[in-house]
Amino acid sequence: METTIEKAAGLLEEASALVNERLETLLPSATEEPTRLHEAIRHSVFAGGKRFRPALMIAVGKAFGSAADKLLSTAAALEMIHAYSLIHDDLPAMDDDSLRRGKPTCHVEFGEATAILAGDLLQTLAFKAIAEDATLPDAIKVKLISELAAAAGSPSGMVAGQQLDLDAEGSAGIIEEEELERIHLCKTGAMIRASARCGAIIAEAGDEESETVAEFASHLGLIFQITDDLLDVTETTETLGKTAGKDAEALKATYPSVFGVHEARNMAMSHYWRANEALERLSIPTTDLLELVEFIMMRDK
Ligand code: GRG
Repeated sequence: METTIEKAAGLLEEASALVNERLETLLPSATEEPTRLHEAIRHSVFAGGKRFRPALMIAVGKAFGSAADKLLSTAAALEMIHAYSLIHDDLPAMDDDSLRRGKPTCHVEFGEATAILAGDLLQTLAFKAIAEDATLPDAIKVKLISELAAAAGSPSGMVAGQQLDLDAEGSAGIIEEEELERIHLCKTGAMIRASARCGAIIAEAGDEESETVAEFASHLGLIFQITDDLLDVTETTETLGKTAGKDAEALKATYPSVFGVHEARNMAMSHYWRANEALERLSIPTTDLLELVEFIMMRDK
């Protein structure tokens, strides 16, 4: 019998196939000028990411009754914003990493200036993908664009979280749980929450159910970050496909550095139960969402 983790892996694979096909049509071809820029975005977008955010968005959208084809351009847009954030996060001025998904990072392969432009381009292409989606009414597209802009930006989105994280560097051991949670709800959580909300927006879910699914996704976002921090401590560079042990080196305020590995695991477990409790309040089928949260709890990369 298939385990929950195998079922979740199946969901991710299915979402990857659909979203990769859509990305292929939405991204400029690598032979189109300026070829170096287009090669750079494709290098990063097709480097083998898990496609977790698109998979979550598709699972939520389908659970609320949306047809799959209405979900795909927005799912691709989420992955473009995610890929841009990783390209910029790997830059020398940020995390300064040379390895991502087992491959050289964008700036190592194409140079720093092109990597900055590749991130910028992915961001504009993401909003264009939603604006030009012929399967969605304009009112839904405006809601999606607004949701994504808030989640990727500031004061409560990813860019804000990245700045707060930079400001907290060197504070391992002295930061409060509330502040750490605030950083990660912005940096990692906002895009995960937006993935769930975009699925609900496209399916035109009611306000209360949308809010509950967003609450579920906020816990999922924190589990995602806590497990990411734990993997940085417990796994090797080879398994992760990115440099392990970097957080400790930079004296970053992470869950294990502030609370220890054991307590960080307990915190992930507490968010797991709260995510489950939110799912129990929903009237939609939640099997796929349960499988995704278990996958994130158990992941090794
Ligand atoms: C530079 C604007 C800007 C933002 C950067 C997301 C982010 C903000 C930085 C990434 C740093 C990091 C490792 C955060 C932990 C959580 C995270 C986003 C991990 C990578 O996401 P996965 O595991 O990656 O979904 P794949 O490779 O599967 O796509």
